[in-house]
Amino acid sequence: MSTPLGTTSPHGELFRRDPANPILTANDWPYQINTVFNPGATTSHDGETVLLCRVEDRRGLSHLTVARSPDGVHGWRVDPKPLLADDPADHTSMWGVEDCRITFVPELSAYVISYTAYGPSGPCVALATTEDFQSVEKLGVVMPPEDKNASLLPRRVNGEFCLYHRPVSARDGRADVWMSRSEDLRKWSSPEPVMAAREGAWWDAARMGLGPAPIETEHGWLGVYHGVKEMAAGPLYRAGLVLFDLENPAKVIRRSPQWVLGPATDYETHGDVPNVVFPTGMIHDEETGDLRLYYGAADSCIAMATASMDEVMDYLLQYG
Ligand code: BMA
Repeated sequence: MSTPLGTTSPHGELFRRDPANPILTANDWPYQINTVFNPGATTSHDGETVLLCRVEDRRGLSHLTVARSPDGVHGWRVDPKPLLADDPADHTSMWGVEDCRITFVPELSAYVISYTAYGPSGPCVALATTEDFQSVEKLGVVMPPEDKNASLLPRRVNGEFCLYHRPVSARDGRADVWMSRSEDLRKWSSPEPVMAAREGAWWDAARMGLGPAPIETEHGWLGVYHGVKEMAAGPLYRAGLVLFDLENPAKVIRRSPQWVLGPATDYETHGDVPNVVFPTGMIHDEETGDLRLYYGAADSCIAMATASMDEVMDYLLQYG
């Protein structure tokens, strides 16, 4: 049942937190770190869940390390060293790499990792590919600073790859979602606007960014995004839903008025950055019909919430 609160019952939530949350913390790491959060997520060829986790070390710099689990919740095996790390010799990533999204691209038989490279000029968007999460091929920086929150669709649309990203306007600081297109993942078209932060009191008025790579459905590309509201106590990060047109993914056809997941539990409201739910990974389990949403909580740990794909689509299709 859908209600004006966007829930399946008057008090139920569309996304249900896993009882094992937080599913990964610094205590699970095989080496000394500060925090682990904002993971990209995908399924490996042998059916395991792979998270590429943002790990902040005890210098304050971030790198990306692989964690694998048979069921996406328990039994994590964390690699002993990063897959992608800061590069002191590279101006664009000398302060680390952050917040990746993962897209499996069947045409390439490879996973594309879109991530934030951080250096003195600001955050910028970089791409890399991998076939096995053991080695990567870097494609380099594709969007200059300041730009982040990049997420790639898994197939070409009208002959081109489509990359969502979030530049920040030098004029007025606006932080909205744009799209660039490419035939080869290296040369990109000039960006076109996709969706803007709302205004005034809205939950997503301050800034926003697309989360995991959108999933193709018969009704459109299903995406999850983070929206930020500036509160007296600091920024408040929540997650909402969006549906993009199948043939023109730069066009929004549905957008949830409400957030569908916001900080509520202790691990979301307390940590290095309190009151942050930051979704970066999403897996559609076609056997159960569930979506598993992986997110960073309070910039300190990784959590997961599950929703029924049917309920999510019923909810979203109500809104024009
Ligand atoms: C954003 C990003 C995220 C982070 C969030 C909350 O700007 O840097 O990595 O989770 O802020 O601190």
